[in-house]
Amino acid sequence: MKTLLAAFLVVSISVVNADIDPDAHAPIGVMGDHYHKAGEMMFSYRFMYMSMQENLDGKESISPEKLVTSIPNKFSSLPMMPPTLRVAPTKMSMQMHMLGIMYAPNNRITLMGMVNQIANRMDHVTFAGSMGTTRLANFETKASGLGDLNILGLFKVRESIKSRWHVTTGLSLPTGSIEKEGIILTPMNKTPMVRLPYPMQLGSGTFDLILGLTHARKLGDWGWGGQWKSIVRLKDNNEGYSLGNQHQLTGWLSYHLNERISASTRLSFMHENTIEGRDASVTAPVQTADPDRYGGQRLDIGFGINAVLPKERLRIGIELQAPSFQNLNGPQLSTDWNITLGVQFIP
Ligand SMILES: [Cu+2]
Repeated sequence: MKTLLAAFLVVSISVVNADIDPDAHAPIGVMGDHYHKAGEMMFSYRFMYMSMQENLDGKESISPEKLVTSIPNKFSSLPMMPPTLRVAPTKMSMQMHMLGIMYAPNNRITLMGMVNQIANRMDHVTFAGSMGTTRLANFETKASGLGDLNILGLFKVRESIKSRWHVTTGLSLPTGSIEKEGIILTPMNKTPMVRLPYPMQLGSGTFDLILGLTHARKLGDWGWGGQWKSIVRLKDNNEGYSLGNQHQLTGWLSYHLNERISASTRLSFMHENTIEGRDASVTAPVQTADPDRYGGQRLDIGFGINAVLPKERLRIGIELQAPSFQNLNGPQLSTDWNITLGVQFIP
């Protein structure tokens, strides 16, 4: 990571051009933060990695042992089901490759399309039998493939030399699978292939409405801005559920280190609702199979660097975020940190 950052700084500092503005874009982790001039097109690639570990119930940490002896199993009334949870997730990672294209047919509207390739991985520990704290073994599940496709319109509301406002509206199309399967380890030491729980799936399965409002300002070497973004699920998916709606509010502050590079800091607040309905194929004595153990609130703090290469054709950004507060509808794995690296290119 350090070498990557150093290499990136060297590349960025070695080119000189006065007529550029690294602050013209928000930190790279913010999507749809800017619009384009009529006829302009932009391609982008982002890589995002998120690490999760440690279960939280509300704001409190909960150990796997406590989790499998104290948290009721939603499916306890079904045959062969234990009264409490018996499998505890211990770690999860999510890796995303995101490809984006932006095109402005005129000065008022910028169209944007974005598609992801996702790879999810979750580690678990299974406890033996229907009670007690004897660890049976660990197991891992994986799911990867195409995520949901986003089609957005960014509408300029107001623009001056120092400030701009735009509204975002669009749809997320259910191109990501919600039927991924994997082999699990049960408390009875069996290894069936089952439908994986909700956080391992690659899409929402629903058409989702995306709404947002973005504002950005400049003053000398400083830039700042904010964005509100909501994702609203329009109805239940084919499996009989819908993921929780998401509402996100973020604000950033950036400072020019030189004419090509700016450093930024960002606060991001996210509220997500629980899952409504449920997938009848997802039943297991694990928290991730329970639609009520989803969502909550999280406040992230981020640090980033944006750099512009000659003629403003190429931009590079990196941003690291970590939560300073989490209150989860738990028990749920908590976010540890995430990183976004991105390249944006205007041909
Ligand atoms: Cu763009």
